[in-house]
Amino acid sequence: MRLYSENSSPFSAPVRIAIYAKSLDIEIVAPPGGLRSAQYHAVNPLGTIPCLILGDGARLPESSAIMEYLEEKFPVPALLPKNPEARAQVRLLQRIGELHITAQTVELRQAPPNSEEGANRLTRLVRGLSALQGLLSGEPFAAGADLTLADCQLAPALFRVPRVVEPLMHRDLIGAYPKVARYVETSRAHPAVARVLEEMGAA
Ligand SMILES: N[C@@H](CCC(=O)N[C@@H](CS)C(=O)NCC(=O)O)C(=O)O
Repeated sequence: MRLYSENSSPFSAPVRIAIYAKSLDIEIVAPPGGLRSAQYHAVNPLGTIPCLILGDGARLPESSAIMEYLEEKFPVPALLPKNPEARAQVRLLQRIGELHITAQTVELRQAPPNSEEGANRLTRLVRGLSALQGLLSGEPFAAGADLTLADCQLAPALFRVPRVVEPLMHRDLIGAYPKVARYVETSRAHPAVARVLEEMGAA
């Protein structure tokens, strides 16, 4: 299998954490010809990364779909707990990371300075962080003592927050949420998380 990914891509980072945590033999490469090239669009008509090429050549874009597939195909070590309520909690945390944090930082970075669009994105980001403050387990990982898909999503999402927000408003937004700030430190103790945050930082 092959994953098209870039180290700077916040939507690709969660997939790489899952791959590293499961020690999967998946080739990780940049999109051929570049992300916006016709060559890559022939591979993935959505034109986005990440995109996983399966063993039979099928193309699977969309980070959440890829992570669900990897979890089902390679269930050990598990990145989802066993019981339905605990699984729902992991998926909720995952969605907050994807939709309320990563997507908002991506849009915030692109919004014109002091625009209504930027203010709306910031509001949604603050709501996401505030929800997280109430939902985090208080243990080293988002949903408990073990790494889950929630951490794959949240650790890179939170890594970006100060890098996007501080240049705009000179404010330590994460520091306003002590449980979130503690989680940022405890989650990066996992080698797969540390590796991807390092890749993102270098990019
Ligand atoms: N919902 C998609 C979002 C993927 C996405 O937007 N990736 C960015 C890079 S981080 C991208 O490919 N942008 C290129 C474009 O939209 O033209 C996912 O979760 O995989």
